[in-house]
Amino acid sequence: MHRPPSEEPPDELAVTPPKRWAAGVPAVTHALGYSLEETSVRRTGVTLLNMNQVGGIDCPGCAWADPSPGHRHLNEYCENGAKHINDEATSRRITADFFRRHSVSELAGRSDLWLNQQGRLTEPMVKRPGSDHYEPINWHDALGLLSDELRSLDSPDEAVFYTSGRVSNEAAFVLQLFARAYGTNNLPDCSNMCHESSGFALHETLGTGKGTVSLDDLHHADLIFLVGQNPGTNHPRQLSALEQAKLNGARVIAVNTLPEAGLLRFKNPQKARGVIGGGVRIADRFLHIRSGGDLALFQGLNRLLLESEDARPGAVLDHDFIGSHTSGFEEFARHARSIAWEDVLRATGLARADIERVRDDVLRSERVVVCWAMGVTQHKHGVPTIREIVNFLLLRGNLGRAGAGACPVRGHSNVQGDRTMGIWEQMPDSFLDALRDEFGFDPPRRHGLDSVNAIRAMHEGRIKVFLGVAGNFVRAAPDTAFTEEAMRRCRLTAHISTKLNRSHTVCGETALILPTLGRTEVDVQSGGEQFVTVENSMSEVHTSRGRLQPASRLLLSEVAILCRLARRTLDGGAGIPWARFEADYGAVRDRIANVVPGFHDFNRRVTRPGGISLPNPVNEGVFGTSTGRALFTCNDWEMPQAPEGHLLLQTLRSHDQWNTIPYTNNDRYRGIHGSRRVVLVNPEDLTELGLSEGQGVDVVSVWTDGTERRAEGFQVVPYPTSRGCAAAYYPETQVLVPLDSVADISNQPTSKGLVVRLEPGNSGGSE
Ligand SMILES: Nc1nc2c(c(=O)[nH]1)N[C@H]1C(S)=C(S)[C@@H](COP(=O)(O)OP(=O)(O)OC[C@H]3O[C@@H](n4cnc5c(=O)[nH]c(N)nc54)[C@H](O)[C@@H]3O)O[C@H]1N2
Ligand SMILES: Nc1nc2c(c(=O)[nH]1)N[C@H]1C(S)=C(S)[C@@H](COP(=O)(O)OP(=O)(O)OC[C@H]3O[C@@H](n4cnc5c(=O)[nH]c(N)nc54)[C@H](O)[C@@H]3O)O[C@H]1N2
Ligand code: SF4
Ligand SMILES: [Mo]
Repeated sequence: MHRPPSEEPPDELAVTPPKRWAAGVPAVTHALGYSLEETSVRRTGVTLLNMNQVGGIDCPGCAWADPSPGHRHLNEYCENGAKHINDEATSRRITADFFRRHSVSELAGRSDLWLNQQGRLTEPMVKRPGSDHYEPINWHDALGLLSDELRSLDSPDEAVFYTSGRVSNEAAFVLQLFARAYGTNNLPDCSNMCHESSGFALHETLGTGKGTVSLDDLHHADLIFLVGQNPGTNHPRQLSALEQAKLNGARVIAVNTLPEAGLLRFKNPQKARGVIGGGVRIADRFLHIRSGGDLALFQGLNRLLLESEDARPGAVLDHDFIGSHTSGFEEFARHARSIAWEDVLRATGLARADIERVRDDVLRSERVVVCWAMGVTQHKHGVPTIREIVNFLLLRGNLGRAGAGACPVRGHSNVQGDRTMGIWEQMPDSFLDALRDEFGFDPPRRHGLDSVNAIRAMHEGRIKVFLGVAGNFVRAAPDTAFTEEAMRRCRLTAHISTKLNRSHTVCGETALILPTLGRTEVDVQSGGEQFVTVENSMSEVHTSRGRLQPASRLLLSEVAILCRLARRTLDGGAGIPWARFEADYGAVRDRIANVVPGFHDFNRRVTRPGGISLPNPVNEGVFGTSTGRALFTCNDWEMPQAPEGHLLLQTLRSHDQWNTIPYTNNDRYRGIHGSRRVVLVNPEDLTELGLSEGQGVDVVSVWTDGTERRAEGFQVVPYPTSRGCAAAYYPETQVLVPLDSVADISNQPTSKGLVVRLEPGNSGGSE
């Protein structure tokens, strides 16, 4: 139970009607207002003007791609990108004095918002066993403490190394190299909780875990699906790409449980049309689907396409493509024809005519792209849903050609790159062989722990040391009480971080805060000024070069911290030139070039304007599956059901937060102001449940083993969600997600589709 301390202002909820459009002038003024509050005017100007420019700072927000170099605006960023960059560039500082004034247990009771607002971490700190305060420690001793602990473990598998997707390619490569030279594949990452379902489904069916489209494909598609994503908030510049596609004649179909503002209309702040006009309509069709109904939708659609082919043989399916590039079609077709319409309609909450109209759109289209995000991946049946989306694309050959394909829209700015660099607990042997050949040691082959399994192992006492490189593991992970206990059972927890968060306050017997440079900051090593590289959602790799003076002279870069740790921990550094890597990140890139496919001549190619486009085998007609062909699959599903008196809850982001970190208590587009402890419910469901607007409720989740979890003190907000489906913000609702509630196959926590009931209670409570 965490009650906000009295100095934190109480929540005061005000609700206004949801917005019908996104990202016009108010969006821009809003971001600047936020910047000026957080940082000095000069720091804001320097960061924003360099953001997403060739040779500048890569936006630390989402992984959306930049336009090609000749097509960038002076202000090539969105409102939320400006917030994210300024959250890092803040002029507020946390010093040793702060930790003298605030004990660890006091900080553990503070809100996520308050912790983040305290500013940048400036010096290494340690919490010693039995103490309730962090105290300063020098870098030498801090890394010595960590390496001594690592060296004392009975097995390297008693340590885990967590990564969040803001980490650069260079730091990620160094981290996984260190972990494997040390002897473990325990490399859980935020991707385990994000697009893991996409990775598994795409690997199995297409032989690649990545999306297949470029920005150019999106611009030239004639039909685009946006499934389970909220681009106006989470990938705002995707709206510019959609605007471009619409001007080129594309139609857009949005599939969502909520009528999100960014799906409806876009006023482009970079164009006069956006400033003075009504903007561009984004979705031509909005499918107000029930939570978890997407698999049924695509299966129904696939069945309709097969039936259209029966009526007009040869006119609907791409037989050449199916015959030469796929396998499993016959079985898939038999299965798809056998599904029952009443099941599809119940699961989706749509009318058959709605799905038939989508079929007609599809039949009129030559080039189709399907985009998706957390509304798809974070469900129990996320993997089969994505497989069914692949079936849909395969039927009309919408893969491997211009203007068409699969577009999993990634979250963190370098989450895709981290995976490319080997941050995965299950890297294939081909990667491990390449590491062995390059560095002369045999990496462990046994798969490591993902995020969910790491928590279990920590809870069981099998993990002694946790090192987090960026992120906020305690808040990103499900089942707050269980996860916090798991962290507390570690002997040592350490975090390489830019800002204070809950994971620093819920810690092991000994805890370390290792403060690091952010992406906005100049990074000078003995080999001179350094840059790093990142890979966006469309497999383009480019540089990011910081411009600001570091928040403190005591900060070390992530690469420097990891290289020093490796030198201290591994006997003779395992023969790996860590000091050289620290001095010159180009030396790391030379090794990446030798190990990771597609990175040849990395140092030279990456500094060219626009960087490197990694090869995508699917677009060369090559499918790296076991059969060498794309795979049609048969996907059975259980309909997500909420028993009488219950709802299906999704946990989602507001417009004013970065993942586990709220910036304010507002969610402007949805019309929620002053409080995040709200649950959005369809007005008809409210009537049925006998609840009224503004009523105080506890949200109680019900798990299959009979256990219940409770988040106290929420207020009910009537909202046009689909029937039976509620929404509330993450991470406050993290407490409701059982650790065992994971997606089939991918083991990704189910942050959407939780069965809950609302119990009248008090408002203004806590977890
Ligand atoms: N400003 C900002 N930007 C971000 C982030 C942030 O926190 N703040 N986070 C970044 C990260 S790491 C990620 S992964 C992405 C996340 O980007 P999103 O996936 O857009 O994130 P969510 O807020 O989880 O929103 C899920 C969307 O899916 C819809 N949805 C929920 N359930 C269903 C369903 O069953 N079916 C369908 N069709 N729709 C459903 C919800 O209504 C919502 O619109 O954003 C990235 N960008
Ligand atoms: N219930 C629920 N749970 C979810 C989700 C959900 O929708 N619902 N979404 C999931 C998803 S998609 C994701 S990606 C995860 C996110 O999980 P994480 O990636 O672990 O969480 P973030 O909130 O992005 O981490 C923020 C922290 O990162 C640190 N940081 C920021 N920039 C830097 C940097 O440059 N270097 C270093 N070293 N540290 C930095 C700061 O200290 C900051 O406090 O959460 C997942 N959990
Ligand atoms: S769309 Fe994403 S990457 Fe682009 S400026 Fe906005 S937050 Fe940054
Ligand atoms: Mo994510």
